[in-house]
Amino acid sequence: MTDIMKDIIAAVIDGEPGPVTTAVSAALEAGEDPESILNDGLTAGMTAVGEMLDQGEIFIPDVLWAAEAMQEGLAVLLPHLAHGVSRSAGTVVIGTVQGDVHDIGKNLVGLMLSGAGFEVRDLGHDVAPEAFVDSVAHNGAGLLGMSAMLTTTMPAMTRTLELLRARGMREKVHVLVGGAPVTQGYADKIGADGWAIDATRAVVVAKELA
Ligand code: B12
Repeated sequence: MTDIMKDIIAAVIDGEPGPVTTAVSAALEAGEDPESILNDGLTAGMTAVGEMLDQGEIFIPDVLWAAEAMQEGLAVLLPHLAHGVSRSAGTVVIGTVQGDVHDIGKNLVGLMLSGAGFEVRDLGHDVAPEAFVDSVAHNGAGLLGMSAMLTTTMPAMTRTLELLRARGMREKVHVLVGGAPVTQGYADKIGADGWAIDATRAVVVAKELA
């Protein structure tokens, strides 16, 4: 790993927005690949933060600072990830499921989809099944993306799929699911159309489904 990626990781862990944006800018200037800055820098930093939380080395407020710092870095990176794309891939409704406030990964997926030309309607976090389904109907969305980061909130995906069926809308929209505890096996089990492990692959799967 290059020193520049180490700087980004360290800055995310420190949770100060300034150093993260400086480190991301420096990486771009040094010609690092934007996707590598995302995966090997910013996301790796957030993964390290998660591990430190697990070990009891840091606490929830530290995680929130790190999350904010990461989002600042993302803002600098986004124009480079989204470069030169035409906007015609269709409409996606995206959100984090009911009872779940984790939105960093979901935001990343939304940003990447937007960069890939999708019209993204981001409903935020703690989104009730009714709100997902209403938004799909209202926007005529061809794709619904749901994120869950807690094992306890994953069943909200099933409830949303059931509501789509109950309203006769299941055949009209492709459903893409993701989030750290969500697997391809789980996606298959609940009858989703697609799953992706990260934001880069979410774009690939979304394009296949669109
Ligand atoms: C940041 C964080 C928080 C922040 C969230 C801030 C925010 N604005 O999001 C705060 C501090 C608020 C928080 C709170 C809690 N958290 Co928390 N949190 C994390 C942490 C450290 C990082 C998550 C993250 O942002 N990762 C970085 C992003 C980029 O990765 P990602 O989210 O996985 O997203 C990628 C993929 O999953 C995928 N993806 C994500 N969504 C989607 C959607 C689609 C459609 C697709 C295709 C792909 C996709 O692409 C993304 C980008 O590459 C994780 C630990 C970890 N290592 O995951 C714990 C973690 C998720 N939290 C956990 C817990 C337990 C909690 C709390 C219950 C703690 C508590 N006791 O209060 C609360 C829950 C509150 C609630 N009701 O939701 C547990 C969950 C355990 C479990 N399996 O159920 C974890 C795993 C920590 C742990 N090891 O215990 N948390």
